[in-house]
Amino acid sequence: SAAVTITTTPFSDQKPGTSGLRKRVPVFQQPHYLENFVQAIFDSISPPQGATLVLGGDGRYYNREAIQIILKMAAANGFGRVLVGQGGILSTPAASCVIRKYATFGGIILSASHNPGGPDGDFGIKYNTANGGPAPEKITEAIFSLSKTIMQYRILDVADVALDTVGEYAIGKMTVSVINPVADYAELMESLFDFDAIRTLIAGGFRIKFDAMHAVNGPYAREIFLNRLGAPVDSIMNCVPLPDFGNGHPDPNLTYAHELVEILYGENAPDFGAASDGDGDRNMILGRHFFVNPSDSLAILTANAKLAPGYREGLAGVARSMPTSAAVDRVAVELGIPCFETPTGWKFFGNLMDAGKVTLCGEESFGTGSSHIREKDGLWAVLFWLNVIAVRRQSVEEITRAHWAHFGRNVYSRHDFEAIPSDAANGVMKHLKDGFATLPGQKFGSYTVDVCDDFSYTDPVDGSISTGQGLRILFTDGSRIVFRLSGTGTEGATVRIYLEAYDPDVARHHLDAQVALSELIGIAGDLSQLVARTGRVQPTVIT
Ligand code: VG1
Ligand code: CO
Repeated sequence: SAAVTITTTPFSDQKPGTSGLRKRVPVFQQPHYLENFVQAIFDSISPPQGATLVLGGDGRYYNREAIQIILKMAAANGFGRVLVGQGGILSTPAASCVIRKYATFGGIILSASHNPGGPDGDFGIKYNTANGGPAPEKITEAIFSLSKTIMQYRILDVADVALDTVGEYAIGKMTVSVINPVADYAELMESLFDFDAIRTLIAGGFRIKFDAMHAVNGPYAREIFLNRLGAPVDSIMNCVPLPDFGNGHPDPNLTYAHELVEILYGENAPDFGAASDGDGDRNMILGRHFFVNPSDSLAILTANAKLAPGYREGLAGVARSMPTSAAVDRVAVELGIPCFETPTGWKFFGNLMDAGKVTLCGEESFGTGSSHIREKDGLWAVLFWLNVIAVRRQSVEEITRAHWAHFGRNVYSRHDFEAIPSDAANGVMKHLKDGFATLPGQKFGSYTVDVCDDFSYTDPVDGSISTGQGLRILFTDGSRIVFRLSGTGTEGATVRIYLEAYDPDVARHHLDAQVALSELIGIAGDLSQLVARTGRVQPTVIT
């Protein structure tokens, strides 16, 4: 065959972060950079001859070039078939769905998620295992370690594959199946939610607005909302995926999704708004003039799960990442189901779902999902909300306030300080940790420190241990402040401060989270010396 072995030298910086390897596009464009990492993946998973791989990405700049390289390398490494989304497109949840549905060996997803794209933007790559979920740390560590010693990779010297037409193509001995990227996913959604009820809701005049932020979910939204749910064409916006996301930042939060936010907070606002990120796995939920915090969203979906056909039998359990608020914990107690607390990143939920211990899980970072796949799922969360609204016939705000009235409100906010010099960010973390020995028992205004720690997690299924997952300051009344450094950024360091206080009193539930948390925000600033050490007074993003 035309397989060739290319001699290469290792790069020292191919360590996967919270969700795969993410770097600036020019880094990936260096000769051998992508190839080295892909070969390190293949060497660490040693696929059996003839195995099937799933391949797709969020359509960002360099997606097509990378797909062609990976196809030729898969063929040279003994794969028998690759299922690739038409045009090289697969949202992260759709890739997870396809890996599972066709019982493939695994998949490679090309995305830097919510990071900007384009020639000077970010690119990313990650490996998902046969369960459809991100590779666990054991595998990502093996990939990193192989990447540091790699000396050669294998690739086929053949012409590019026609990615734009659905069909079967031969490259070497391997078959490339170019598949419709939307169909399997849309069918899965229809099996979980009551599309008839949602169609009736929309036909009755309930107005929705979904913003794909020029990213991968555009075609998925068009198929699901317009074709299958009969929503009018102005229900979707920015639904043509662009390699540079229209020069935007495809991150569905109050800062970067401002176009949608202005519509939902404007005059004549629709009843419901939602957005998703670059690779389609995040969601932001808005009501008319109302924002749903993602931690609350997880709790509300958990409390209302039985209203959706896919969850009518109830939930085995729930899980949330450590920085996510404990709102869902309260629902779990009432439902009498277990609630697990994991480190940040979806890869930690996989074992719990595979073992049948949890059905729903979520993160404060606009990530919600369930065991229907092994990734968080943006459109799934939107459809879940629409299903709940279609049954309850209440607004987003009414549903949220009723939830708080019943369970109390875990007032919550995250402050991100992006692009801080790494030394300064590490200094903040070290300073905090150094103070931990003497903090317990100390009183700050109305708060008294109970315990402080650096969160570590023992996986209840396989016993693996993950340390250094975030600095926690827990107060005696259940409030807390958490500090973490981001593992997905590509420029300097990002410090995240997570703030949470519990308030059972309905009379205070109307308060803006920033107001309700102002005392804790002040304490976080004092304890971390953030302003003095970084020169930053205001967060880059407040959620
Ligand atoms: C962030 C979020 C985390 C999420 C991760 C991947 O990680 O905080 O909750 O799982 O992004 O999401 P970090 O390390 O920057 O805090 V995505 O949509 O990039 O796949
Ligand atoms: Co994402």
